[in-house]
Amino acid sequence: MERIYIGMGSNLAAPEQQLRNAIEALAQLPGTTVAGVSAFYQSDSLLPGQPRYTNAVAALDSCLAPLELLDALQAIENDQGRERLERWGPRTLDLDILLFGDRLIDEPRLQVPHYQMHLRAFVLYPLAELAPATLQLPDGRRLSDLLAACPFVGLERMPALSTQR
Ligand code: ROI
Repeated sequence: MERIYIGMGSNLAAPEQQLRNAIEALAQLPGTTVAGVSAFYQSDSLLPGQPRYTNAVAALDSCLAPLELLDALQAIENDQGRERLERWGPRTLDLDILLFGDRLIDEPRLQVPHYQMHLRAFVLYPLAELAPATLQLPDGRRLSDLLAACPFVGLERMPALSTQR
């Protein structure tokens, strides 16, 4: 059993409902429990000309292997109507493995920790709701230091109501 953090994002087709549906689907995965879900946050897209995103982070405890989990996440994305038309394009649902226990994974299909998580306020602030500030990435970087270097700018934390099922 390992603690895994999943970054979730949507900017199409009722983003909050997309995230709620994704949480339900994560809870159905074999050998997996959802240990926590952050508040939902809204922010502008990092790329101009796209709708605003809603993002959140979920903590999982799972016995799945990393590539098994990746397959399962991609199946959930596809079930929720994800169309892969362009890289970085708007999407109904994006599920990223941010951290997987204290593993460093560098495979063609999967790099963990997620290579840009340290730059993204919409990942770090929801993650900080679930993980201790003393959390260390496998390379020794501390969550508290990543937060200190990534200002809470352009993020709008949504009322807790939006996370209720
Ligand atoms: N911008 C925000 N705010 N949230 C995202 O999840 C997100 N995902 C992306 C790009 C297009 C880079 N911008 C984003 O893939």
